[in-house]
Amino acid sequence: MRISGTSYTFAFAAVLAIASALYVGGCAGGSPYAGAACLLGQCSSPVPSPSPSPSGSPAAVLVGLNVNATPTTDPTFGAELGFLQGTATTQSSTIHVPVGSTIQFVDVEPGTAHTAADLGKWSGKFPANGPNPSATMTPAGMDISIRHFTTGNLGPPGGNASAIYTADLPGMYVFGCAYHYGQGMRTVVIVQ
Ligand SMILES: [Cu+2]
Repeated sequence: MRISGTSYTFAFAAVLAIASALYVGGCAGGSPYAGAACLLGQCSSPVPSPSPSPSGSPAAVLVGLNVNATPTTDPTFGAELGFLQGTATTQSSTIHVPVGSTIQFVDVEPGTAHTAADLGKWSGKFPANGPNPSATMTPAGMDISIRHFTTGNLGPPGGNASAIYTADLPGMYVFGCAYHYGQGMRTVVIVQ
């Protein structure tokens, strides 16, 4: 009797250990109530929080476009040209955008047209081919993370400033100018 009783105790302990492992592995750091849901296969990602209120939103980000700007070599991305962090500089750079910002692209090179167009997420190098110059302009209020984002033509024959867009999805996005990609007009937009 003593032996079988010990076996029963061990078996019960093993069941507890397995249940405990499932709980921890399924939902580490979750609420006490999440464990049961995890065991039922209903463990889900947190629901995204709504956009911050206007009073707490990051400032609008302006990105200047000028193919004659000073080129730069980003330690991570390599040669970049023509995209400026702000409109009061002629220094090309990687573009940093706080999550939740609005962003607007401004052609700061009188007489020369540009576009700012998405070429997908950073894959370790800039793609061989630039943006499609015939791509349809992304409507105002959309997010720059959407696939095939483009400001459309900025500068002649139209206005210099793009519509205002949002930057709500963290990531690294490769941007280029459809007219000057061959000259190296490109950057990486980092939303974080
Ligand atoms: Cu251009």
